[in-house]
Amino acid sequence: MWDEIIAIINNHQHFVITSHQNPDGDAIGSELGLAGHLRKLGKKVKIINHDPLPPSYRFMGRKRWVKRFSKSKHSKVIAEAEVIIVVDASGGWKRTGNVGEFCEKSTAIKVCIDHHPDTADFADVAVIDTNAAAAAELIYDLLVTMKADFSKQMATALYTAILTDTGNFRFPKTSPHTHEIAAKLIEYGADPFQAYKMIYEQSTPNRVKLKGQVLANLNFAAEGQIVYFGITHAMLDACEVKTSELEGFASLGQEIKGVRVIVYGLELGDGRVKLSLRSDDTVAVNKITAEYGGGGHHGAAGATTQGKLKTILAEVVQKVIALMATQLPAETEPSR
Ligand SMILES: [Mn+2]
Repeated sequence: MWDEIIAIINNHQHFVITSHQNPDGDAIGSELGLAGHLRKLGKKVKIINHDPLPPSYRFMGRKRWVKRFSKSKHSKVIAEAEVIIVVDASGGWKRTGNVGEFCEKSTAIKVCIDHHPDTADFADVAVIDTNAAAAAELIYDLLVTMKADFSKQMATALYTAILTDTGNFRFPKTSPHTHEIAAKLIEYGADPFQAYKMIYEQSTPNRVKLKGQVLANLNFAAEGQIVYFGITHAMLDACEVKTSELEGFASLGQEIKGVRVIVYGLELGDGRVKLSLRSDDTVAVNKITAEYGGGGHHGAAGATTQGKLKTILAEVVQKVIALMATQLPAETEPSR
C-alpha cells in the first residue's frame, strides 16, 4: 500500500506538507512526525498551513517548523516543490484553506494520506484508510515500512496526534493496532503524562469560567438525547477568551447519561457561525455538516455557515432529530 509513496519520497528532495484549516493534534502531529523522518533522510521539508500553529501544540516541535501560509513567503516554495503531501485532509484543496489554491497550481506530485471518508481525487497518489483512528497511525505505518529511526520528537508528535484523535484512546476506531503504535511510540520517547498535561491541562482561569457558563446553560432536545449550546462573541469578550482557546468545547455535555448528539455553534464575529457536531457514532452527524459545506466523521463533524447563531442551532437540532428518526436507536449499553 505504501510502495508508490515510498518511491516518490526516495526519488525527490523538496517537500511541502500541509493539512486542513484549524489544524488539530492529528494534523500537526502527523505533519511533524512525517517531516521529522523526511529531514532525517536529508530532504528539504516545509510544513505550511492555512492557520498558525496553535499554542497548545507547540511542545510537539519547534515553532518555526510549522509555518502559517503567507503568499509572499510561500507561493514560490509551493510552486517549486517536487512533492506536496496532504495529511488528515482528503475532500479537496478547499479543506487546506489558502494553501490549497497554490498547491493545486503547483506542478508537484500530490500525495494524500488520510483517514477521513472523503474523496481524494485531487491527489495523484492517495492512501485513505477510514479504519485508522488517526492519520498519524498511517504516518506511523509508512515510517515503519520505511524503517524510520524515530526520534523522541517524532514519537511525541505522533503519540499526541493519536491521543487527541482517539479522544484519549476511547473513540470507536481505537484498535489493538492503535495501542501497539502507542506502545512503540512510548518506547521511542513519547511521554503520556507530559502529552496529556500539555494538551488538556493548560487552561486559563477564564477558559474554565467560560466552560462553567456553558455547562450551566446547556439546552436539551429529543428527551435528552441531544445537547446543544452556542457561544456568542459577546460571551468570549466578557470572559476574555479567544476562539483559539475553545478546543474541546465541542464535547461539553458528553458526560451526561443518554446524550447521543452534541450540537455546538460558535459565533465567529463576522456573521459566520462555526458548527461542531459530536455523536456517540450512532448518528452520522457528518451528513448534517455536509449540508453546510463541511465535513468530518460520523462521530465528529464541522462546518462554517452564515447566519444567526440561535436560528442555525434550532435548524441543526431539527435536522438531528430528523436524522435520528431514520437511524438505529441508541444501544442501551454504550458501544465504547
Ligand atoms: Mn485525524
